[in-house]
Amino acid sequence: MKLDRVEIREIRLPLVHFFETSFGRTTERRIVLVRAEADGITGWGEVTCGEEPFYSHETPETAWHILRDFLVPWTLGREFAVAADVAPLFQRIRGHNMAKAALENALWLIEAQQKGLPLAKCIGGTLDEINCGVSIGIQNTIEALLEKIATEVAAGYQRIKVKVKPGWDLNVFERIRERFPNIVLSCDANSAYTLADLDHLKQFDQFRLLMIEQPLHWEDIIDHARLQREIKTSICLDESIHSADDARKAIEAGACRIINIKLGRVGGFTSARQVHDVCRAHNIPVWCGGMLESGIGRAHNIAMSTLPGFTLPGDVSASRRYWSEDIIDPEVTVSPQGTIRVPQTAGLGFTPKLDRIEKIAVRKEAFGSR
Ligand code: OSB
Ligand code: MG
Repeated sequence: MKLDRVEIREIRLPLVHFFETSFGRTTERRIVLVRAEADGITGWGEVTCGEEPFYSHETPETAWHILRDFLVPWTLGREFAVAADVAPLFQRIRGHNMAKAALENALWLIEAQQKGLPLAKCIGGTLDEINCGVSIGIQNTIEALLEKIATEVAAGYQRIKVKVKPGWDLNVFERIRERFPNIVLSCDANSAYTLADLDHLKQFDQFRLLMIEQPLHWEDIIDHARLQREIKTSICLDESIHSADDARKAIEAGACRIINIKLGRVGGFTSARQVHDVCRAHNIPVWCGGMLESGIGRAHNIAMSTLPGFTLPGDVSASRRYWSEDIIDPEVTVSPQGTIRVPQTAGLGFTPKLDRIEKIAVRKEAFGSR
């Protein structure tokens, strides 16, 4: 494929309900989209960073800069046999994985269409249905959280994950287990604790949690290994894992028993497959994390979740939980059994709504020929 043209746009998408984590509350997403053209075929990618550098160092502004000044100039006008060939080129840039993933994943979509394959098949996926959970943010009251859980359980979701932080944890689990003794329940701390909280974290064990996600520092592996030796609940790493090498080290150190893979955080499909393979070789189950993606990133997540090691329900859920109107047609829907059927048509299996995207775009830059 010869990359002839790249367009980057930033869109604004208000969430139907605010999303709050231990690092802050989001009400409206700013999403950078990449549209790439090669040999007359179009592929889309999404930068999955947050608005502020709180989950990771990346923001829409840094992604725009890295794409415009490095990734696009390095690839435009060049011929690549397959999408994975850009990954070694991009490795020269340290970090900025979400910017890299947006362009690389757009090229994977072009490759899938050239091969006449659904994106999931193109990346080596084997499942034709994926299992879905939900991630529920911190609410204004525990009652409001319990109502949200009731709604999602009734909708069929297979696993409920709640965001926690000091002051919104044991008290919340107690009320959840009182009302929903048997649901599959996880929690995500987004680095809200330290080893000084060890005795407190030990008390999480009584609530039969499937896992606790990233309790400690966002770059840490060593302290998580220490914590995992001290608690019964399985630790799942999110923020600390950016590559297959990170995954290998975390597993060798005993820092976690589960890993969450986010396409953006690890830098795109090529790296995601490598993380998946390392975990599979060590019998570490993986699942697909979410970053409040628009339909484009969501469709990529569906494809990734079809790799055989994705044995736990992910955070990939229905479009309507986030948006009054998504930017793809059809929107992502979830069955009453809490599953998403994987598209079987070539490419993404969802059509980006260019008119709507143009309407909500606040800036756009194009590179290369028309
Ligand atoms: O840690 O998984 C996380 C959203 C923003 C930043 C970090 C995280 C999340 C989620 C949302 O949990 C998952 C979703 O997209 O629904
Ligand atoms: Mg997380």
